[in-house]
Amino acid sequence: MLYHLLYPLYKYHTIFNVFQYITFRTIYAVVTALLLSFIVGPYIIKKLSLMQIGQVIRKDGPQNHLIKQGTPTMGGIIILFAVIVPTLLWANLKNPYVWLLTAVTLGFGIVGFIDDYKKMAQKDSRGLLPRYKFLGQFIIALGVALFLYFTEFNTSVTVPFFKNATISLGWLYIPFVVLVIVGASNAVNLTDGLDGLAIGPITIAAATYMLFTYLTGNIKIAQYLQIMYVPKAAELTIFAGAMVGASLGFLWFNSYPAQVFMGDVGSLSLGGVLGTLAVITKHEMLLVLVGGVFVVEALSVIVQVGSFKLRGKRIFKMAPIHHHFELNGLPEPKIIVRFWIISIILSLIAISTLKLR
Ligand code: 57M
Repeated sequence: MLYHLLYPLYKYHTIFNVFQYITFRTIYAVVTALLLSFIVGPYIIKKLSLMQIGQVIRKDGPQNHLIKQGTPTMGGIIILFAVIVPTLLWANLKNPYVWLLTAVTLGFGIVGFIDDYKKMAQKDSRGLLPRYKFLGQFIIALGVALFLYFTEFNTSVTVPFFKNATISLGWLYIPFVVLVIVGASNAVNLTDGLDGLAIGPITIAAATYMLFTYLTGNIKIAQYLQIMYVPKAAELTIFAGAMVGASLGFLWFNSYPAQVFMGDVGSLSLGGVLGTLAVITKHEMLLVLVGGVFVVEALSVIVQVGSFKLRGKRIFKMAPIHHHFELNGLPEPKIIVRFWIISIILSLIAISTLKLR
């Protein structure tokens, strides 16, 4: 909105020229998102507490979690608000990807909200039946895939570390996109089990994709780096910037000891958005590295369940893997900060692939 209102004023004063620059608008999207989280955060947390939208803690988990009983959940509402409002303020609203990402944020947010609401209303930690949750995620991801496919989006997938190596998927691109988006959404959801454990790596991943959106959307830089150029993708830098600001803002409240949990409204949505950003920037495979922490968490569950079904034995004391470390006696803040450190290293390696090819 600000872009549309203020940029045309450059005819009257050159200062308004600054609104055309994506870098300028991204910085202010970050700042706006951060400030909005600080402004609405305490109000929403208070409302959630008053409405008794508190977490129901499972009794069979690590016992140190029982003191978290009653911590308000659904704090993801703060994140969604702080992502969408700055995006609408600072982005070019004629860009179709801006609306696609906004729809993905809201779509996954609604699925997560229904899940959280059911948990709260029934005072049960199970919430929405997994098959309905999956159906919701599937429909939204399919919508993204079909939109891209029928708007003649490039259906080749780039392979990290290899110059000019692309795999042309044709119609198989549709299930591929669904897999990336639904997989990312669920992996982030599984990770969200300790204070700040998910939002830290999300902030780092969003910052990494903020860089990728800028580079892939700029024809000169894309040619120079020999990465795939995606027309109109650069405007998503503003969206990714808003996500960085909103995530940092949420971390303010979710850092140990958490005043609020994001709930599925936050985790499903942020994961889905990350998957969509990876798809649009043509850095889909690199998400495995950028979101390495989420991948390891999801794999730990797959391996644990597989081993228990096949051999009747567990590999970890408890999956996802953060519970294993907790049960081994590592203090919660230590696990969280170590996961952040790993996330930073993985993102740096992912960024290095721009040159390592
Ligand atoms: C998300 N939700 C947290 C909070 C958050 C298949 C199986 C591995 C599924 C998995 C599962 O249910 N995952 C879904 C995990 C929950 O957090 C809420 O959920 C939202 C995210 N969806 O925003 O609202 C609890 O996590 C803790 N928490 C924090 N700080 C935060 O900032 O401390 C969350 C956010 C909160 C709070 O305690 O209540 C969760 O863990 O439930 N299931 C599991 O993770 C369970 N694992 C398990 O059963 N493992 C088995 C098999 C199936 C692999 C095994 O190893 O044998 C464990 N989860 C819990 N207790 N809570 C088991 C014991």
